[in-house]
Amino acid sequence: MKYSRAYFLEFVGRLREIFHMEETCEFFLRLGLVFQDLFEQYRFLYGERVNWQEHLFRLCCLLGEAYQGRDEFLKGIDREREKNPLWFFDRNMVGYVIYVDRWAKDVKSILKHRDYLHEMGVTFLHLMPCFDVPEGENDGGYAVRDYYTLRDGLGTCDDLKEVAEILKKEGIFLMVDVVVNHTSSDHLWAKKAKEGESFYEDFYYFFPDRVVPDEFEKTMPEIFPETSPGNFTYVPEVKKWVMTVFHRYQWDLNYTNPYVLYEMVKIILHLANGGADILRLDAIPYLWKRLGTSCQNEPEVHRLIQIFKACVSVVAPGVLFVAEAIVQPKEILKYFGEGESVGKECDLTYNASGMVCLWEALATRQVRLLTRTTCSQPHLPSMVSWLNYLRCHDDIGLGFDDEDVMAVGYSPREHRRFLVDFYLGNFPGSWARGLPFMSNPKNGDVRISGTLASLAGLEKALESEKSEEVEMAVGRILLLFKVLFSFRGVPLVYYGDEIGNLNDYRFREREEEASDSRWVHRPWMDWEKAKKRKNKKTIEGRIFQDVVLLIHKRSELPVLWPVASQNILDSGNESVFAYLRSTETQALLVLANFSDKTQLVSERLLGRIGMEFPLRDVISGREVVVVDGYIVLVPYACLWLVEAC
Ligand code: OTU
Repeated sequence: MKYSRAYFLEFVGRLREIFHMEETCEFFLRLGLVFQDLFEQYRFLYGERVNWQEHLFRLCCLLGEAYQGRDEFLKGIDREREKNPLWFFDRNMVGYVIYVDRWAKDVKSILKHRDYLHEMGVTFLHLMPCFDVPEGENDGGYAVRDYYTLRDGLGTCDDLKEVAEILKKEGIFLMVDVVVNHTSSDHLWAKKAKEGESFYEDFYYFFPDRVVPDEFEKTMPEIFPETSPGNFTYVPEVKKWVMTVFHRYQWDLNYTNPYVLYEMVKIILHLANGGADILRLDAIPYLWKRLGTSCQNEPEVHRLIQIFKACVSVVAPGVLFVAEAIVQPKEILKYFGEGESVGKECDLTYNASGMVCLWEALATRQVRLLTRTTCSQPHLPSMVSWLNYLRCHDDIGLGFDDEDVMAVGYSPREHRRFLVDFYLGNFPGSWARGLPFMSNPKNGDVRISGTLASLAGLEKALESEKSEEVEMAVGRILLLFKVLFSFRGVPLVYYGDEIGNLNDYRFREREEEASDSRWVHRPWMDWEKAKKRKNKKTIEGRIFQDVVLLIHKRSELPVLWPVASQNILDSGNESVFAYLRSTETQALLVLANFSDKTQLVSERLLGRIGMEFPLRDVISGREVVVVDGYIVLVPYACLWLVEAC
């Protein structure tokens, strides 16, 4: 069966009978733009099923329903964004991540604290998953029981929609999670599967015995080896094994079944119609499993994302996708779409390699790996962008590219060992206070939990009561923020980091959290502490006010927005990370000293990039100090330099 225009027109005819829409309406125009792609993807993924075209038709019906159900306010926004597809990237966007309950109490109470968001200059808000989950362990919301209901105590989907509309009108967009890879073992589909309904058994990967699971285990890594070793869980109700890559209570969805895809598209469109501007596709690399592989980043995953994207572009073209793909640097890139598919997958992806290299540079006081890793990131087209971040709700996994690590002169194994020791505070001279996450004795892997401030040394410094150490810790925190807000991409701040929140060890006393050290950096927002942000003499005030200043400066300087280009430079000093941001009319040089010693950068660097003295640091407003032909950078200084005249 080959694709033809006549085939499309036949579909349009059938859909018109159901939805009574003109052939020339925007729905069909948009569908026409993506239909051939949808057709090809469906044929590729499901072509072996005799009725695959009926599945495709069902999908199109779903699009029709969702389009008709989308309200006029959101449709108006879609139309504006269609006219300006760069709406998100050609300006200053700053994200902020919260747990609704821990930050505000419930969805409606977000509004009570929105002045705080405006004060910071936040323009989009990531709500950690707020959908219905079972009591007790639920992986911080990532084991969803019902995607159409909010979690107990958070309010209703209508509340969420109302809040989204109010925030949007005030210039704050909403990002929500779509947990695409798995559901809770308490989800209705899982329950029906447990009751033996074969239709729902097909929603997951069930195996009658250990034969196939054992084959899979040979090549699949373990994500949560401490709490959920292996990738399969025995289900006594049906006496079978089900695939559970994450926790035993998170069942992996089976996308070889087109009914699963249909249901997930329905959920995605429901969230889009509920007012979300950005959808974060959780654990996206895991969507397709193949024997003999790690079951990550399989080519079919990209086809599935393209289907999701095509569907959204018909119903809600204003909605963006973020890939949560914390994988090897060269794999991460593919989530933007490759070659002809750029723009047909995710608009943003987490810059996990950039993030982990920043921490690596702080510990080693050297920028070799950071420079190499960020240099090898290609120049992205302007319609996609990195989502840059320092910390998030998850652990830090040392997912470097081994080749890069070796190229800069380290042994990957020993270097990881060093970094883990360093951030767990076990290395002599370490300032950090991290906790181990998911140590895996089989391969020596350990990941790291902890807040930005505790990992950067503030916790230890405050305990030592030595003011020089506190200064150094604050210096590190501000250095990281200065890089975050000047590096090409969209910056994302994790709640509490803006006021220097320390680790909160009380999770150890809560049964459902105790075995997961990530809870150490998922605080209950302390609004009394947050009040100290107004006082520049407090640490909260110093960090918060500088963050605000940086966001403010960034918004005044289009050269720092995502569309402006970036070149990573060799500063000639192994502790100084350097990059040039530029547009046709402006250039801004960033020099970041990752060491606790004063560092010098030769003025010859300026000649190479065509910049001239005098230079002014836009953060402090002061002219840069030059001594004997060298720019002077005090410990942890980060300068944003522009030509002064
Ligand atoms: C994501 O993280 C979420 O961010 C986590 O909070 C969830 O626990 C998890 O999914 C399951 O829903 O392995 O250690 O490549 O690295 O999806 C965190 C992506 C994780 C994975 C990522 C996952």
